[in-house]
Amino acid sequence: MAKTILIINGPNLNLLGEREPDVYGHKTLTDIEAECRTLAEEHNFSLTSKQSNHEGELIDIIQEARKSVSGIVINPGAYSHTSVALRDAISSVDIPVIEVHISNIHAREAFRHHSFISAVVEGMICGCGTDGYQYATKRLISLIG
Ligand code: CA2
Repeated sequence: MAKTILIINGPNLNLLGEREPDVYGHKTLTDIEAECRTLAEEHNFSLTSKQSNHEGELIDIIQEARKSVSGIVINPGAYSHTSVALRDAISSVDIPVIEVHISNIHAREAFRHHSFISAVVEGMICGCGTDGYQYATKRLISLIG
């Protein structure tokens, strides 16, 4: 059976492609998922995608993923800068996790410069626009392929 990669998106990322295209680009989550799925399937992986605006639900998704997926790409959105609970959930899974930020969080407001998540992930990509999701998917394929 094909190994599965899971893409998780946090709060407000359901609005991608609808607002603030200057910061977050023109692609929707559906577009991003389709691009990453094509890449994954070319390497005989399957790919699923989930989005939630709720911290506890994101934690449930991560805990559930432990049993069924081989790697996670996550954009935790603003919870990156606030959530110790999300960090604890990520550090409790023993599959590789790659953090993605569409924008360069270090070139933005000071409160975005620190991510609680970055210290507990395999790698972090930021400031590459929505292409970052494909780079992260590619990295997971190398790590778990
Ligand atoms: O750059 C990123 O990917 C962020 O994770 C996006 C978060 C932000 O809080 C982080 O600091 C950096 C915000 C996501 C909001 O997404 C929107 C998308 C379209 C329109 C409005 C918001």
